[in-house]
Amino acid sequence: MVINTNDTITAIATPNGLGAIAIVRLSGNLCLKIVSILFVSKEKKKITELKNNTMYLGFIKQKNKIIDQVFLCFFKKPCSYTGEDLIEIYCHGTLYIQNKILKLFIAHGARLASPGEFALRSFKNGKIDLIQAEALSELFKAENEEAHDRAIQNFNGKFAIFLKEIRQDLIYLNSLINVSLDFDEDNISEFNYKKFITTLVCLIKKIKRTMLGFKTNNLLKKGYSLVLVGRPNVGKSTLFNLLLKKERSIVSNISGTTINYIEEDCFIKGIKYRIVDTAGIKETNNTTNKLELQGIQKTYETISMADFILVIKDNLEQDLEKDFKISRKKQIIIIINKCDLLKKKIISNKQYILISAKYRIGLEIIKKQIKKRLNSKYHKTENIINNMRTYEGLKQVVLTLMKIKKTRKNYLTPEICSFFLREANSNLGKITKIITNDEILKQIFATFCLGK
Ligand SMILES: Nc1nc2c(ncn2[C@@H]2O[C@H](COP(=O)(O)OP(=O)(O)O)[C@@H](O)[C@H]2O)c(=O)[nH]1
Ligand SMILES: [Mg+2]
Repeated sequence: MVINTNDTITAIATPNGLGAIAIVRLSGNLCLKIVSILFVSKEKKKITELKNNTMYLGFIKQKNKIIDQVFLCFFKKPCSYTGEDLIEIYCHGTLYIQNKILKLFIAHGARLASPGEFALRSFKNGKIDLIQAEALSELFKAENEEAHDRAIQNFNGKFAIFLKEIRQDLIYLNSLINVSLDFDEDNISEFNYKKFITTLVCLIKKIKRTMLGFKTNNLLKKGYSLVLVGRPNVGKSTLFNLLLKKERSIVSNISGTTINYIEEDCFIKGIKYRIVDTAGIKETNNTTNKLELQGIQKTYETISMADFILVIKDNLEQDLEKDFKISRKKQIIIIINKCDLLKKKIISNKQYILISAKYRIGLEIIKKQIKKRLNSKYHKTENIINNMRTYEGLKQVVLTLMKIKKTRKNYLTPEICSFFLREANSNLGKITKIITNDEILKQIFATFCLGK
């Protein structure tokens, strides 16, 4: 499928619905011709007199009938978002007016744009690179501050700076072997193998560190799983509701009330979690109730998938971690609930947090502890890879560099190094621009909104 970028496209750039103002966009060669028929400026300016980056008050007219009083903004090519002549009409935001203007543009030769087609033209005309395009797509999806910050950083070129550094490192590696290429064969030992390999290993580590950030990014988007486990009646559902700030799970003193697990998204200190309330696991698993058994099986499954586990007890004695077969590698926070019933006075310490879910005591300590564990478990830096395509691109670079690293010293000639360094450089290039396959491009830009 070929992407046509020669015609003139139009779309409503503001959300579908009634608003104070709506924006209708028009981009391509026919822009000026179309508005010369439909727009009359208040100052009776000719369309050929329109200046770049300037707004004009006027009317959209169909023959002599006024459709709306609007502002027209003209962005002359190549100084526009799409790199083509681009016109934005700021009209009154009724559905009738927005659609009428759109229909008039189409009737006079424009085509309705597909989602992301303006951004696609921007990319094709070299106004933004693919990383920026993808960052834009992430920006639209960003639901919280973390996701927003990463997307905006990439749109403003943070990842581009990283790629530039990698390219410079490759050039430096190349310079190390080029010294030896200048020598004749007898002097091949001049190739400083040790320095070359040390630099190469550093570079591989640097890229891998950044790739690790991709996994963190994915978790941040979808939410870390935080599972509440414990014996029946210890107050799991009460704490679950408290964390969610709503009565989502049934609280009761009847053992076995929560049969299946319940999960909900929630933000704790700005980070997204998927909190799971599970069926309590009894001391002796002698229940024959099929539903209860299934519920307990599901609890074990959620434990194995969890990023964080809150083990809830209502006394100090129970040793549940072993009982519930929780791997030591998991992030476990032990909580002693119902502190309001305790006769002896004890306080929270490194081993456990004392709370009363019913009386809302100790919730802030739990939240702080979760945040602390999160920071220690998942490093927060280098979270600049937003998508699988970039991740795979960097993986190819690493795989190519690994080919050099794995080649035995005796066989590693400067020519071989040079060959693989060129390959790595080409892998790197593919990440930012050299994508010729229209299908891939369409996939990337199709995630955008209409009018973007
Ligand atoms: N005194 C006291 N009772 C609590 C506390 N938290 C929960 N409960 C009670 O313990 C019972 C079981 O609570 P629930 O949340 O359903 O426990 P789950 O089976 O672990 O989900 C209910 O009657 C709750 O009101 C608490 O902090 N103090
Ligand atoms: Mg429950």
